Amino acid sequence: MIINNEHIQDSNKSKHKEHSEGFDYLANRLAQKGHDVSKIVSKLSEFQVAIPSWALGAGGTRFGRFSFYGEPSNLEQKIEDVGILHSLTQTAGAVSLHIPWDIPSDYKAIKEKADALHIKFDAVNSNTFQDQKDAKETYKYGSLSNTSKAVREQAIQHNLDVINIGDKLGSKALTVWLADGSCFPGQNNFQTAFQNTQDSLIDIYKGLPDDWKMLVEYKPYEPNFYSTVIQDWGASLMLANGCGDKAYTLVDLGHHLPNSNIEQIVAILQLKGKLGGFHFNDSKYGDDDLTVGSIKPYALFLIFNELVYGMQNNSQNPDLAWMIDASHNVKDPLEDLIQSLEAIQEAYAKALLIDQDALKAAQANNDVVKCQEILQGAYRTDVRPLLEKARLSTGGAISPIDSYRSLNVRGQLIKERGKNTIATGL
Ligand code: PSV
Ligand code: MN
Repeated sequence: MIINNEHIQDSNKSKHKEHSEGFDYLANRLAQKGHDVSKIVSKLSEFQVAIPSWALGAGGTRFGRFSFYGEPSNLEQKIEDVGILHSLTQTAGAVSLHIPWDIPSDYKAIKEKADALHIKFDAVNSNTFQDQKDAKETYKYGSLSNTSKAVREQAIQHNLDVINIGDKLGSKALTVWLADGSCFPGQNNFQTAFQNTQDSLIDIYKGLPDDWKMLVEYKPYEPNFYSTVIQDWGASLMLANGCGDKAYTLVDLGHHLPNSNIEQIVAILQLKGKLGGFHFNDSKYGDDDLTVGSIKPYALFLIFNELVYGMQNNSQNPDLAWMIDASHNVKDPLEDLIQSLEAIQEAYAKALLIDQDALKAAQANNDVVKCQEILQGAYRTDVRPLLEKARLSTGGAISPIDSYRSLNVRGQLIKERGKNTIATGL
């Protein structure tokens, strides 16, 4: 299903009046406070987040999976789904592929399809956490860190293949997330595993095109439950530094132990020019992969405060690869992604309202109360009319969820694809 401009205009009709009233009121209030509202709106329109191909179908847990029907079962259909999200929200202008789940059979056709829907190819993800059919070596005991040279070589070659596939599509980054680690004390030699990983990453790095980045993702536990080789941002940063200037740390919000101060991690990485990518999701306990902003919206806002500060002050840090990394068990995946995109934009808009000069002055005076007032003043502002305006000005829906439902998108997808469909991926 392709959503065209006419569909969106139709679904917007009943909402214009309420939107205009809300926007005019907010814009006036913000202008009185000295904000440049049209600049904020255009920043929101520019902000694009990649959709991971594996989030377009229902996820599941190790206890089971419940389908949503009409799921995309090939790469063409996945790109169509991202096109639907982008038409409605105007903020999902990229897709992040996972290899081997998404190897194109016809590169030209895939590129044409993505172009027509204004979708770019963002970072490509390698997969050495599962054994592939007919693979010679097994990753049961790790991949890039494995004690066996043959296994490490297979995993290195896979990453080089992924770069090659991404290159043909126009991607500019490789994301490496390793499941490598151990389940029991004594199973691994920590130093050997880390050194093997470093050496393997250097071999992959050598195959990186000049204008590419390598993004090294960390995670404290799961699927291994005693140790993970790249457990935290420190390990990731050491490995990235060991590879070179084109290697960066990637922060996934769900990959932290409870109560970690993620905003501080983000700030320091930007200061060092080493924050390369960012995966959005939300969680209550671990890597829960829940809808962005559904559990800890204030934490997300505080992270965006640091990201905005970094984007404005840290020219040593490159533009980030933004991606949603979520999984959906009880919601329609596309509705879940729309909610995530909206939560990201909301946190970004609120962070843009923070008066950075006033905050700096209050910090210099150690006026702790004032600092909190400034942050929470921005956080408490209902910025949704700004998001509506940003979408409207680029041809999107005033309310993407309402439009998605009134256009009966899921119903159409089921009609086209049937009920018995399973999206490849996690
Ligand atoms: C595993 O936790 C994970 O969510 C990583 O973040 C990767 O980005 C993703 O799966 C797919 O490989
Ligand atoms: Mn991730």
